[in-house]
Amino acid sequence: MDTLKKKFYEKSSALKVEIKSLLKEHSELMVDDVNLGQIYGGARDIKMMVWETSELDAMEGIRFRNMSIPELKEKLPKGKDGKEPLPEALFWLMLVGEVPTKAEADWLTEEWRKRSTVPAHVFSTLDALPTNTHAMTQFTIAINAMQTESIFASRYDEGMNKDEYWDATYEDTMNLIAKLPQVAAYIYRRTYAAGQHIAPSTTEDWSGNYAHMLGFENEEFKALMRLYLTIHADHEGGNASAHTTHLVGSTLSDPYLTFAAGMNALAGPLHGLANQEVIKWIFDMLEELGTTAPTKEQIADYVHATLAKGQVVPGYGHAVLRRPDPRFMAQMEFAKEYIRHDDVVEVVWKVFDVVPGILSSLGKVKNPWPNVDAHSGALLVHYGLKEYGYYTVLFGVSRALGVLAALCWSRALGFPLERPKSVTTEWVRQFLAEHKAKA
Ligand code: CMX
Repeated sequence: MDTLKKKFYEKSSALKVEIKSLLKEHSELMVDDVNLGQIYGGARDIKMMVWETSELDAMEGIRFRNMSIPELKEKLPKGKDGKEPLPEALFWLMLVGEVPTKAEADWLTEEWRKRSTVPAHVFSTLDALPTNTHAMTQFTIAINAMQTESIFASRYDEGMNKDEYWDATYEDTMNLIAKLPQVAAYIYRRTYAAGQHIAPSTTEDWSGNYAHMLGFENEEFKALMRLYLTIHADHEGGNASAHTTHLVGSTLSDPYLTFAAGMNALAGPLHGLANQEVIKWIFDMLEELGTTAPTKEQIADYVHATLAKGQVVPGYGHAVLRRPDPRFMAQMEFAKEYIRHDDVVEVVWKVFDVVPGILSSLGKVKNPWPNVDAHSGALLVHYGLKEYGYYTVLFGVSRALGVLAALCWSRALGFPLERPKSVTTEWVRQFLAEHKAKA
């Protein structure tokens, strides 16, 4: 058994015992009351699942195993740029709650390289699709096509003991994450580079190799990829891609089918697809205004026009956050450090100056601040990755790290099938009538 797997087994076995005894004594303890607004309003704030890998604070933003993004940047082993953390190291941290040494992170790079071969039928499945198929559709189809490799599915079929679910899930997780960059790069090259594919590198780390296969050799872009694939990895369990992964995973659907389901959720414009919508919105605005350097007044007018059409301003707002997203700020810092001047980046910053005031003035938007998606496109455009229809795939490759690490935990702790209760509006009417009668 490899060191990471052994550590994970020891930690998850110990936590399983602790949770069992904790529930034996306290399972009736009330944590929260749920109100009607939450029942109709997308279950906001209801505590209803356990997610070990990260936690989101409305004011401070995401903490991975209690580490903020600046702390990750300081403490995780870095890639060859010497500044940005290795996503491999973040995966290790999320899986076992310990910062890995550089040697451990490098071991993971090599381990994923060894597991990275993608079966030929996945490429032929993709090749059967029209090249104008949305990149996220291609991505989820490719992940489903890879399901033929699922160790969990084949061991379950042979009658696997439930105490071994974690083991098969770990193996699928490692294999799936290892293969994702090549699958994702294949989608990019077939869609936007006339199908001229690039063989994997044998020396790059996970992010560097992904950049290489996309066709980008610029070292700054590889550094950006390390940051990008780190900060998008996890956002606690309630967001739509994580929660979908958790829900589908709870049926013991194997990790491939489970992750593909999560990616279908990420493909929604209120969630991960917002990263393409932001840059599309900016490009449309620049075209309509006929300038690459709009004034703040022009941007404000365009924002008002967007709202007047009954549309959201993409990249702004959040279901949990109530401050500028630290993932937005980390990308802004990257831009300040690496990019001297860029028109689109400048527009993103001007939008940041203008939009919060306008959204606040509507009186209904709970969080007028930018989220992660408001900045990412401008950085990608700067380095030449301009095809915004692809952006959510990058988000998805990163999100695999968090949701699959969390799936390992769900299987190791033996979490049951998720099955919350729904009610009808008739039930609500009745409930209100009884409530009034009692008052
Ligand atoms: N532009 C315009 N209106 C917005 C808005 C925005 N950016 N954000 C929220 N609102 C509106 C809502 O549409 C809602 O309006 P109605 O009452 O008319 O339906 C009202 O403000 C209240 O919404 P909220 O409670 O503040 O926000 P929610 O928790 O319901 O939704 C989110 C959160 C992210 C879906 C929403 O802010 C939004 O649509 N933002 C734009 C899309 C986006 O950037 N999504 C990416 C989120 C991050 C990610 O998952 O990747």
